[in-house]
Amino acid sequence: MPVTSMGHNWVLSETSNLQDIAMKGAGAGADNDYLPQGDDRILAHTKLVGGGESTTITFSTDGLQGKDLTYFCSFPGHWTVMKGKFTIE
Ligand SMILES: [Cu+2]
Repeated sequence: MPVTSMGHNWVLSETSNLQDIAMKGAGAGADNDYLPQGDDRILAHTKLVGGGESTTITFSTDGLQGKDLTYFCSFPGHWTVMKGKFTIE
């Protein structure tokens, strides 16, 4: 599906912040990649991509080791199932 009807992104946050970021992100709209702007609880994120598209991300993991981290998609509703535990070893 095109990004305008169903996009996906990859967002990293502490697990305790996931739900609030996702809820605020839904209100931020597609123009903001469904992410609350200027929210420093978002540790890393890609842009939204649609079917057949791809993206990459590079970020520092300094200071993240040992934290309870979850990656998720912030497209509205996806965060409930489209997520996983992120561990730095
Ligand atoms: Cu998604």
